[in-house]
Amino acid sequence: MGNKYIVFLLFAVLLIGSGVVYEKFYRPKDVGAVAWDGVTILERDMVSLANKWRFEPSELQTKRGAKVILHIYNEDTYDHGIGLDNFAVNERLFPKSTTTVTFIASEKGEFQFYCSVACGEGHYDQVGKLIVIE
Ligand SMILES: [Cu+2]
Repeated sequence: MGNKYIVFLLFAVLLIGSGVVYEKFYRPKDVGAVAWDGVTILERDMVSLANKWRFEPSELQTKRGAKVILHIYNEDTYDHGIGLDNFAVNERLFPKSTTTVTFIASEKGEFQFYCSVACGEGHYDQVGKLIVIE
């Protein structure tokens, strides 16, 4: 066995070992697995209304573990975005087109989604709410 294989082996052991240590001692216990429950799907068409700086619908509700699929049409002639920090969502919504956003609602609670692209006077008002129940 050559020297480089021993180095590779040591590296592999170190890598796996640090993963185990992280999982056992550092990963917060209340962080749920980011996994689909295999059953629940929330699929919705959504619109960013022309010159209104508003998402329609602006409130969504689903169960924890649901796969959420949003088809968002931007009616404006300029870009918007959708950001939802807790579920690592941040997509640009191009004008006059539909953008599909998919994520797993892995946490219970109420979460704000918002326009994530500076788009004009109503930018900071363009928010909505995702409610995730148990
Ligand atoms: Cu905006």
